[in-house]
Amino acid sequence: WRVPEGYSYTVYHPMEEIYHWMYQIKESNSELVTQHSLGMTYENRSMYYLKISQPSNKAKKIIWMDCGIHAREWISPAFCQWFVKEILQNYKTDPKIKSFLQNLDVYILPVLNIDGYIYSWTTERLWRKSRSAHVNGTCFGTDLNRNFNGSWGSIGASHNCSSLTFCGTGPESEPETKAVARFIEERKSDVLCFLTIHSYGQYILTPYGYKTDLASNHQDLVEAAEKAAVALKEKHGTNFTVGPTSLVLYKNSGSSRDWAHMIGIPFSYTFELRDKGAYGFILPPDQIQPTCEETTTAVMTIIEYVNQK
Ligand code: ING
Ligand code: ZN
Repeated sequence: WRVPEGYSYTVYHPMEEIYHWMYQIKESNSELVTQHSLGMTYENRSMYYLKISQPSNKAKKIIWMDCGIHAREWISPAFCQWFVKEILQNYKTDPKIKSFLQNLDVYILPVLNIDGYIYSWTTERLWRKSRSAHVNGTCFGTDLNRNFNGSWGSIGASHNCSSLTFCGTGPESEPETKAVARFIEERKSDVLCFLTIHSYGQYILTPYGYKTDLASNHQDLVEAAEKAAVALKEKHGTNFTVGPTSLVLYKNSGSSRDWAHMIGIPFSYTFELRDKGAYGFILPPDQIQPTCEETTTAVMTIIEYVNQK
């Protein structure tokens, strides 16, 4: 394996560097990694994802992971990059990674909300939403995690475009949402696990957010997440809370996690990484490494669980 010379995984990177990182990762690991575009953002940028796949003639299931759906949650894209690095670094020697790559392909979208991420670097550090213009250009941005077609616009979302949780003008009104939804829908019978990475709060959240009813496979969902939380804590002692969003936090609609489960993807989770509010979205760079280490352990635990199911 080779990673881009001198690329640091313990600092936050602006979007151009992440684009460059993706290019270099796939160039130097072509036996395992390919890069593809999912579509274009509102401001016309390519939404690239990496496919990690070991050549084989066996039909494989899919693990999906997106980061950076919310612009200001910088630890999330940092984690997606770390996770790719970990797989590339270890897949030849780590028997667990070796074995799941025989059954599973891993698709990673390091930054879903690219326009928003760039805006959080250039203009407003705490920007959350996308950058689409509304009401004659008087207000900007849709909360992409309220824009999916799962009980869209019903609860815990706003129809006012100046709100932080503006759900858009309709389900999948935003190109970023539509790109992810089309991609997953086309492959939905093969997608075993849908992971979407946020910060902050230290939670592993299961469906549903829009209602308090339990998911049909609630027990399995929670069992996998509890195992992940135990493994996570063993790393640096960090406590994570597990459970349905609507019960452990509050209700919200139009999230990608609910939508994914509603279209039939059995294992669907939202991760809320460190911390619990001391630094919040502005997590200091010296916490990137421990946060990514513990989250890698948690995600690997979930992947192993779903692989054995
Ligand atoms: N949290 C997610 C959000 O979209 C969530 C997930 C939903 C948490 C509802 C709690 C309740 O709001 C963040 N941090 O973005
Ligand atoms: Zn978020």
